[in-house]
Amino acid sequence: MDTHYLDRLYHHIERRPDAVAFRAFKGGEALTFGALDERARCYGAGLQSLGVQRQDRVVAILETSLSLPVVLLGHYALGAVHVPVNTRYGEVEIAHILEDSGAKVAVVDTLSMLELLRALRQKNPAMLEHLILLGEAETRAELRDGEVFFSSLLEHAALERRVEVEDEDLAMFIYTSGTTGKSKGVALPYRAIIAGIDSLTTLWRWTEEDVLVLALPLFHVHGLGIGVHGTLLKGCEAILQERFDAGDVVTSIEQGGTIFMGVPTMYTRLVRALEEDPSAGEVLARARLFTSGSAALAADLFEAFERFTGHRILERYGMSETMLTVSNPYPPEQRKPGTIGFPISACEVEVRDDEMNRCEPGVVGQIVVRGDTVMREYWGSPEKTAEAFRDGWFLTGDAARYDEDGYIVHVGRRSVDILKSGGYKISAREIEEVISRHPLIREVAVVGIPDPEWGQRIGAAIVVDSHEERARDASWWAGELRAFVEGKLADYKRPREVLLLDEIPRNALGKVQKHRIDFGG
Ligand code: MLC
Ligand code: AMP
Repeated sequence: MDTHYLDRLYHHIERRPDAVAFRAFKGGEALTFGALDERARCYGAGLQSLGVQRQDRVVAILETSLSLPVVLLGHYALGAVHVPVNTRYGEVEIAHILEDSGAKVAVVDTLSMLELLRALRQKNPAMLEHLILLGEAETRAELRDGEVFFSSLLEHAALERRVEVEDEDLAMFIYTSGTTGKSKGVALPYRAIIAGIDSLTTLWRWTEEDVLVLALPLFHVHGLGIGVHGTLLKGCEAILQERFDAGDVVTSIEQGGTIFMGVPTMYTRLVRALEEDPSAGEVLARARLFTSGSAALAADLFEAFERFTGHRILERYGMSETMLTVSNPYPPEQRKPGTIGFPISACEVEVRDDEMNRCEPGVVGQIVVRGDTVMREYWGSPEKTAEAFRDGWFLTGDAARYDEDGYIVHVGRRSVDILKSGGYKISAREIEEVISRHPLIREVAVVGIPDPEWGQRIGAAIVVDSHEERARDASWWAGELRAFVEGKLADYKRPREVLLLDEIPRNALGKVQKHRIDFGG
């Protein structure tokens, strides 16, 4: 093995310790590359004292703050696996991830998540050996058995050197929804993350001069993968915004931000803000680069944004399992709306038919990926891993075609059971499994309803048991389902519309035909 991928991540830490790496939008507090590394090594030493070793999994359920990159690099310093978890998840999702990852330790920063983890540990005392309390969880809660404050771990003497790791060692698990009810842990080695993000940010010409405006959540490959790792690899500064707000993005760009990355829902909101105040377009025009991904960017949204700001949004495509693999070219005039562009240099990407032949232009096939950016495995699931590959290619499940100029056009998901709303991936099966536990619901089918702001809205078609319950209307059931899934699943998975049916449409073999379920828009 000729490279140590992880060393690339420490290039700026070692050479430019006094440069700012991350800055909090609120309050303006800054963390230099040097201070970040120092704190991460202290935290790593603290974790070591708790018994965490190389390749042990540590679950991180963290809102955006300057502590988040410290936690990530602390895990890397120890060779432990960072398992980021969506902070909006509820009991069902969290319990599965804790169990499946076999994590010994979790770090948590809100009181509500702390309460949830405590309740889960009470039910199953074998779950997690230690809980680390950070942020609000640290300032507002009292320690119980098996719990420790983050700040006390930072008091340890810093690890003198990082624990040695191999390129194939696992850096992160990202839990992702599949066509079955339970999420799968995408096991990503250092090789995949660093090869993928380095190549992408080089293509996008990120440099030490750049200031990234980072308002994406930091637990997926978009915000955490590109945003945090790109900042470290290219030595730029990232302004961390706790949540996306169009006005805050404009403010950060006014203060010198040069790059913004968003999901299409964020661009819808930015365009709405520009319609209200077109003068903000002059501010946004000062930035260098706007990128979009995680869901399809509509061509009219691309055009509206260009009209207000002069910027042609650079759309790219990716997936937790493969990192980012396809991107429009950097030169603005070569960015083509409605396409995701060309394969990046770190991997091979093709559109292939079911016989694995490369598709001719215009013919719809599946995106397949091979090379350094691809995950090692689905954690603990050799069968699912084997099913996901064919002839050495990872099968993405995304339908696409080449256009006449060779640009790849994303057409949609091959499975109707995988949904995207606001850029979050959602398993219809997972929601169905939870709703079907409702005592009055006989059958349920969850579908994605096309939506101009969210990409898809969640709809639930239900068949209810008694005549009395059926008499209640769909809006009553929408409220009932909202209450029923609350706390169990992330809020964005809640059905927004409910349809009462006599039966769920099925074909002669009994298979549910979701395309026949019509929410009327
Ligand atoms: C929230 N609302 C929704 C909804 N989510 N309505 C319909 N569908 C949904 N999915 C409602 C809320 O209930 C609320 O209404 C109102 O909309 C505002 O909700 P919110 O929760 O305040 O929205 P907000 O927090 O602003 O979230 C929008 C967002 C967020 C776009 C900022 O969704 C987001 O951060 N998305 C990014 C996801 C991401 O990072 N994906 C990357 C995955 S990696 P009410 O009535 O309840 O008040 C990947 C690979 C790759 O995909 O290629 O990048
Ligand atoms: P995730 O599993 O959360 O990483 O989401 C990956 C999925 O997001 C891909 O399989 C695609 O379906 C979708 N996706 C990512 N980028 C794009 C894009 N530019 N256009 C359309 N879909 C996208």
